[in-house]
Amino acid sequence: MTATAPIRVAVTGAAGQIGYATLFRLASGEIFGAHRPVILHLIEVPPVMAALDGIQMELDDCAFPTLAGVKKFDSDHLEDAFRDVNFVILVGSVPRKQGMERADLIRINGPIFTSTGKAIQAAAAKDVRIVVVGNPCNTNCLIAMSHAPDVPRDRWFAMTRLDQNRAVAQLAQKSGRPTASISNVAIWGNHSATQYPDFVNAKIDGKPATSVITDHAWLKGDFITTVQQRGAAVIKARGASSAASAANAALDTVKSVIRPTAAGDCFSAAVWSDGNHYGIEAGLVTGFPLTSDGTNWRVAPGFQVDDFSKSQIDKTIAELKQERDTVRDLLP
Ligand code: NAX
Repeated sequence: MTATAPIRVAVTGAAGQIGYATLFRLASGEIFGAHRPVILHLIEVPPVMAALDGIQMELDDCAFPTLAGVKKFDSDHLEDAFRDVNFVILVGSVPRKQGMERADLIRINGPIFTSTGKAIQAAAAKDVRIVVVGNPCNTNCLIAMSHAPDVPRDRWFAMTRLDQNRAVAQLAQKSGRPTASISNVAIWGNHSATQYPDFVNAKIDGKPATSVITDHAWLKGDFITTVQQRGAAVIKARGASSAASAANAALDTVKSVIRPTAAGDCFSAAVWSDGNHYGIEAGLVTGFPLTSDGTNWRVAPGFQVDDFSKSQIDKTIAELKQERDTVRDLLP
C-alpha cells in the first residue's frame, strides 16, 4: 500500500450495537489518519441487510472527507466481503441468551468463525490483520486462524483491550490520578470472568501501582473482581451490554497495533501463544502484554510473574484449554 492508497476495513455484525459504534470512527480519519482514505465493508446476516442501507445513509450524511466507499455484504458471501481488505473487525456473532451456558455459546458461534477464517485466507489483502471481538473471542479467534493457515499467526488478535481499559479506569479512580498516569496494564488469559488484570506490573506516574495503592487487599480482591465482572455490571445498570466502550476498545486495539507503543508501556490483546513466553503452552489464544513498533508487535519481555499472578494465570489458561477442547472438532 502507498501512503494514500485506500485502506479497506471489514466489520462483521456491522448493524449491531458494537459494529454501529465502530463504523463512524473508522470512517472519520481518527484511526488511520486524516490523509488515508477508508473503504468500509459492512457485513451482516441476510435478514439484517436492510439496516445496513440506513447505516450507509448515515455515513453519507457525515460527509467524512476520508470515507472513500461503503460496500455491503451478506454473510453468505464472505469471500466477496473480505476481498482485498487490510483490516477485519469480527464482531458478528450470536449473543449469549438467558440460560445459555458458555459451552453452548462456543458451539453455536464456532462454525461462524470456521467459514470466516477460510474466507479471509481466500480473499483478504496480503497484509490483512484481524481483531476478533465476538465472544468467546479467544476461542473464536483460535478457530478462525486455524482455518487460515496461510495468514501469518501474528496477524490475529482477540480483544482484551476493554478489560485493559476497565482496569486502567479502576486504578485511576482508586489512586485519584488521571487515566493518563496509568501504564503497563496487562490482561492475561481469557476475555471472561477468569481473566487476570495484572496490577503487579502496572505503573502509576511511572511508579509501581503497588507502591502508590497501598491497599493490597483491594488490588488482590475487588480490583480483580470488578474488572472481571464489569460486563455483567454494565448489563445490569444499562439493560444492554457494553457497546460504546467495546467499540472504543476495538479501535484502541487497531491503533495500538499500528502505532509505536510508548517506552515502558504495553497494550493488551490476546494472541497466539507459541509456547516461548511466560510458561504458557503453545496453541492457545491468550492475553499477553504486547508492544508494537508500529509495524510488528512482540510479547513484552520482563513482566514479573509472582506466585499470586501465576496462580491467577494458571486458572484462566485452564479455562482456555477447556474451551479449546470443546471445539476440538472445529480445529483442523
Ligand atoms: P449485537 O447483537 O447488537 O450485534 C451483533 C450483530 O452481529 C447483529 O447485528 C447480528 O445480526 C450480527 N451477526 C450475527 N451473526 C453474524 C454472522 N455470521 N455474520 C455477520 N454478522 C452476524 O451484539 P453486540 O452488542 O454488538 O456484541 C457483539 C459481540 O461482541 C457479542 O459476541 C458480544 O459478546 C461481544 N463482546 C465482546 C467484548 C470483548 O471485550 N471481546 C465486549 C463486548 C461484547 O460483549
